[in-house]
Amino acid sequence: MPEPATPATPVTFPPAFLWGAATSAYQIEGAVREGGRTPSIWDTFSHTPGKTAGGEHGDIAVDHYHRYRDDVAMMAGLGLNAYRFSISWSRVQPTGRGPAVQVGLDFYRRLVDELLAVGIKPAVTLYHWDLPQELEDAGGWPERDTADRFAEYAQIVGEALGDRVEQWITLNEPWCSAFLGYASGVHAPGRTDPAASLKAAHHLNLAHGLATSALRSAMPARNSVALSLNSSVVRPVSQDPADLAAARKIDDLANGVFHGPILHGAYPESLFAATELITDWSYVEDGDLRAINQPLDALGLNYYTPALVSAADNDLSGPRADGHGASQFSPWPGADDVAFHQTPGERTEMGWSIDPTGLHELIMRYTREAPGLPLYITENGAAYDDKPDPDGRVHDPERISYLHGHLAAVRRAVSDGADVRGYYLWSLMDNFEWAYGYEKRFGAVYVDYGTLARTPKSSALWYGQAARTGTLPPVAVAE
Ligand code: IFM
Repeated sequence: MPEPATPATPVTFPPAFLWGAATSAYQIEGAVREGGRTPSIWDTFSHTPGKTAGGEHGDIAVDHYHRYRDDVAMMAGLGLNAYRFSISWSRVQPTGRGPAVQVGLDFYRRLVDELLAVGIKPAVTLYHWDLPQELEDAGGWPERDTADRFAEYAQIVGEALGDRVEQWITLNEPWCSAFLGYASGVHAPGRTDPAASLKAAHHLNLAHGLATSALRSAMPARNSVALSLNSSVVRPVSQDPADLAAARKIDDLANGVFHGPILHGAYPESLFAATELITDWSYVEDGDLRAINQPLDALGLNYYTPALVSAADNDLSGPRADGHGASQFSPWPGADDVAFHQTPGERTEMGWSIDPTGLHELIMRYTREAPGLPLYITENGAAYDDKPDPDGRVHDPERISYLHGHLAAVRRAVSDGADVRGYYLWSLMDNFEWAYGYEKRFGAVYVDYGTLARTPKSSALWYGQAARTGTLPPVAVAE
């Protein structure tokens, strides 16, 4: 349920709190053939008929590659003090191996300099799902060599930007890369092979560990290295042991598969048991877990909605309701005995239920599981069917209410002892929402896809006021 938004009780954040917005390269940059860039798996996938809504792709996206100066000025005008973006691997190392392309790195150097000049703190994500196609052709994430290639790429980017970027994120949402990319196939590269998806998950973990070491060797020690997980808040429909076991299984497949090795140096035994008919995990080699379990400086949490599950024999009637797109193949290997349910209450345009209590729960979980590790909410936001009024303004009160509820939940977690240091709204502006094409608008800034003109929605003005004052404005302030 949304947290009550009462103007009478101001919600104020610590002075050093980062108020950011987030984007990713393929979703906003466009310019896919400029500066020596070659195709990533998302170029290939989105140009394959039937893979994205309306056959849409990121060839132009919102043309941030050419408009980045205006976009940075827009963020500064709103009052944001942080910006999280990702690097296109294919721009920097087009084939995924070998020497760096300076033109590609120069784009990010200019972007970072522009941000720093207006007092916006950059946070770089090295991998937000856009693997160079040549690496997929060589086997992709199920192949061990991809992890080594990623470490090499991390070293290159760390050396190029480490002097001016303090905050680093290795991977964004490796769950999506592994399970939507290789199991359900609704994301690039579109494979539907459960065994390959678990192998991909392990090699993504290894890539994170090796890249963390590479970044540390390439950059000043003051820099912070983290990763962003879309850890699920998994709730059972009842306390029945079968439903509890279902929730436990999904928790292992959503969370334990990553935070087990990364934070604790081991995969959960229950994950091995759940997946024993699919894989024997023999690709986990001696030394891998040590390489993966690197000390981190922070952890990024991406949160949108909780998952409600039961043992499958409670309800096999409806379609899978896990909110991860339409596919006859499950993104949950070994969990055919689990059913996903629609959670009650209001929903966003993605069909995702709105529940800020899940964000509070997630933050408190990681506060307990990783004591002492600073947390950042590296993504949170909502898609709505925004349209300009006749006066050209875009009013999105639902998004303001969503942001208010979730930011209030973050503040409540801080009061409860969590060390949350910043929040990055997803997303700065409307952009390419992967398999959904451009039909889902997550932006605080509206983009007219005909002209590519940007118009801050009322939520952007509301959020900017929060950023400038450190206090959440009442929900009606920007209307
Ligand atoms: O747009 C995506 C983003 O790329 C990763 N996290 C979820 C967002 C909304 O679906």
